Amino acid sequence: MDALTLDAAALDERFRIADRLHFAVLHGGIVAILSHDGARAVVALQGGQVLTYSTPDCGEVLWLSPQAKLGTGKAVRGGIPICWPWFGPHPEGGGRPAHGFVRTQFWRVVCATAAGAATRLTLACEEGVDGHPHWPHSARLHLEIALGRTLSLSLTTQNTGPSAFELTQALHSYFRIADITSVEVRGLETVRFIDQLDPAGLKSEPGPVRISGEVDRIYQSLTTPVTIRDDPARLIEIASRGSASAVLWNPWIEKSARLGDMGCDGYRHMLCFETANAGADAVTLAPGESHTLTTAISASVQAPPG
Ligand code: TA6
Repeated sequence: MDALTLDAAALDERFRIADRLHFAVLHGGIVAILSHDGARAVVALQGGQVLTYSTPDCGEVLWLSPQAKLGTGKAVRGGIPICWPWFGPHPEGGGRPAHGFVRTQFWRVVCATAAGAATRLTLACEEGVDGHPHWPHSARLHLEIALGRTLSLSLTTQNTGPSAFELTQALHSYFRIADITSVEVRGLETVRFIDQLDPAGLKSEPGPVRISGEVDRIYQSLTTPVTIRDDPARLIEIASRGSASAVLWNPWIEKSARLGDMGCDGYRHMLCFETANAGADAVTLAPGESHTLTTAISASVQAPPG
């Protein structure tokens, strides 16, 4: 057996929960597979990244690149990448990777439970967080993933160093949709946003958001749930805690082609809505302080009218 298979078997030996949690090798890396009442989530230990999440009613809820491959040193596009300890390009540049550096780090399994209404897996990113060349601070970074009637992710940062630091971050969820031109996003009406494509001051829209081109927005002062309404009658609701900002992104045609890992027409079948601490919603942690960013995703099928 190769090393990956042996490592997955050792994790299975230690943390497996019959019918609820097991470990395997998938996409060239070790993954945890969580199950609960017909729902299923696959989590890569690389990056602590949820790759897929499916439910019996709605099928696959998340979009994943057809070229998804772990262990290449590059972040996998799709699922729910973790952007930490900065969101977007680093303000000082200097060759620092966009969206921080934990997406390609190995996350350790801390514990797993399957009591009551959810299967829970806690991971810790300890490889190279303290004193990282691009980040002169110390922190403990834990992710709890809970699969029940919803899928929730809670990312907790504790400042374990002697000085305060500012944190921007995102749970960068890629949602699978039937067709981008028939999607409607509700809950963002009149919420002000930074338009990354035209960052001249804050903008807002009065009605539901529909997508007809590249969109890249950081919504500010958002503290209520948002619903993605997809055809036919598929609803994805995203609620957050520890966050007052969110990102809406679709690369559309040209950027999708430039990215190179969106597959053919991938932009048509995905929409990112990211629970974040971004823009003016940055978090400052004093020594010893902690902050938790939570996103809770629920997918349902709307009953036909009448
Ligand atoms: O969240 C939106 C965004 O910042 C876009 O500007 C685009 O860069 C996207 O993230 C994907 O970033 P990535 O580094 O995963 O290619």
